[in-house]
Amino acid sequence: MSRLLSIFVFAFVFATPQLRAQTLPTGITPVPVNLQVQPGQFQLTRETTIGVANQQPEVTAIATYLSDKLKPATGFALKTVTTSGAGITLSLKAKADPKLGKEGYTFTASSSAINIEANTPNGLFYGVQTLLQLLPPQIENRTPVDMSWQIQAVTITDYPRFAWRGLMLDVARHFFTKEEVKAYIDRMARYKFNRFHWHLSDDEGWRIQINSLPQLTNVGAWRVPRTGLFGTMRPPQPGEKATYGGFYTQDDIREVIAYAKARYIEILPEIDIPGHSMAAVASYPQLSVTNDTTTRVNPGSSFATWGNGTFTMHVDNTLDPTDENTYTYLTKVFTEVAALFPFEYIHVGGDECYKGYWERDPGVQAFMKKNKIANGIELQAYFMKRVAKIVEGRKKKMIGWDEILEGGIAPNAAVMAWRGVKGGVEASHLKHPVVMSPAIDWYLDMMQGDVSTEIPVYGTTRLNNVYKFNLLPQGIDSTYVMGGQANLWTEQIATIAQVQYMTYPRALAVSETLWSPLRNKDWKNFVTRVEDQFVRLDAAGVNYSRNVYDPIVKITKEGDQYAFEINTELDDIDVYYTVDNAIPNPYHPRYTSKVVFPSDAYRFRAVSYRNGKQVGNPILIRREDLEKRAPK
Ligand code: TNX
Repeated sequence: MSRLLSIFVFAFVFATPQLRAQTLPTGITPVPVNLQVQPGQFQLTRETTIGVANQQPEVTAIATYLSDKLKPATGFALKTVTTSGAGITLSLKAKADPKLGKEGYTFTASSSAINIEANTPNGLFYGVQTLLQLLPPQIENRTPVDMSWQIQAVTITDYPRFAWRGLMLDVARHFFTKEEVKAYIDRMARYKFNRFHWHLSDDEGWRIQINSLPQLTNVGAWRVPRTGLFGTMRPPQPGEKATYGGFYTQDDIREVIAYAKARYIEILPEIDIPGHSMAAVASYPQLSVTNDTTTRVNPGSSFATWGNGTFTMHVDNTLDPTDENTYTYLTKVFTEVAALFPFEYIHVGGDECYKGYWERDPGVQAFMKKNKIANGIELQAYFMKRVAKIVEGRKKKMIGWDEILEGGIAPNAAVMAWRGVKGGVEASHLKHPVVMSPAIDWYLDMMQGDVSTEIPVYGTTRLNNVYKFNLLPQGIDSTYVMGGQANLWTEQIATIAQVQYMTYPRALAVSETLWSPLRNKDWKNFVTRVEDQFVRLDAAGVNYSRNVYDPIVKITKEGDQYAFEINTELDDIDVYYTVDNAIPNPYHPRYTSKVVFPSDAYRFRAVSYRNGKQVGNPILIRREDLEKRAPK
């Protein structure tokens, strides 16, 4: 694809005397199935009209959406017309084109007109996103820019590879307002995502109003305020007020759903049970086997000891699976959730449920004996199957994290694979629908660069790792893979600025993997388009990470001597370094091969340059970091 594209660009540039045309963008992200550059440009003016050939309300709404998106930067208030001969025409195909499916579109721009056609409004909406990306990056400006608005003549045929293209946002560990969530969803639409997974409950907060259970938000939505490193902060002090948090009223939720719907994004709500339920237990202590009335919503203090893939909880954050009152409670919750959210799936969590409190409780032991349940894993499977009945009784399908496979999965449940891809492979063979979202490859809470530049967490997933991830590993039955999503957990993320930083540019790699045909994927070409998106994100006022430019430092140790090996994600980067405490720049050594750290050296520093300009983040490694970072 990229080679084809460059041939066309090449042919075009030499066929026209107009230099300006060379600078018009044609790099769409995610990269379309087929894009051909044609001679000529379309000129957008204040007189351009948007024609809706079919007068369906959805199509008219998309025309209005487009006009609204064009207005801030151009200052134009483009009119929607129903007559033929408009500048930009949106039309549903009279006869469905099977190749385009439910979400594809065709797009043609010539010097006189732009035509977007699709089988469905969804397809037209994606054609409109393509149109926005074909305009110069200044189109993302929030105030008028005085310039000429041209679009390169092109013909595009485009449709997605996967039906499920999602991002997950955890609003439980930190709370993000309804307006922030809407802005996040709006940006997702730019990159043709169609699923927003809303993680609404966890140990650190309960975020959705449930009318029949007011304590969930009176108590569960609030915790004591803390700023610091999650997992290390002071627990609630006696008498301390829980002032940090918030929740969405049911009206807020309906508003966000409608907003997402207008962007062709379905919202998957998650209520995480039976573990991860400390906020619910703080609200209603009788939900747990321990009935511990001192349980508080966790503010980021330590509550577990993590071992080799296992963990021990010091606080009981699980629901009692043996108590009928638990199921009465869950019926209330899921009845209201199902009534609010139109999407066919409800996510019920199921992950990281500590079984120690269950296993030590005599009542639970008696229940297990009576029901021939051998262990905690089987007890959770019993619980999840009962939850499936509640969810299905509300005419919804259940989806859960891959732990729901353990001890036997509920008959119709879908699986979200997160502990690598193996849960996805297994579920596909059991003929259960799968969404891929493996932690190591796709988690957006992972660091994007060197630990010295990032909020420290347990792993690193750079842009190229995200881009490389193969959604269909060997041995999977791909007919059951609905698609994938990247999850942003927010233990360490307190602000929407940092949410944006962790999401972009990695979400672009996710979107391209989910939308574009494999044969069109090309890392180098992708990076040029990421850089185009950086300009757009700047104009839009969206924060993003520049870690893709950074030196990748590997520490080695031979005998007592430490050394540094440096790589980069991009080819055209020069790395300058120092071992003498100076700030590195092109007056200092340029990295060419392994650097030995002199035995008295205090600090190693490295920084990237491209075309003589500093790019990315400076890396700093102190002597005291070495032992921790060198391979053992
Ligand atoms: C595991 S992924 C979790 C989350 C954490 C995340 C941090 C999953 C189903 N559970 O509760 O936030 O790791 O990366």
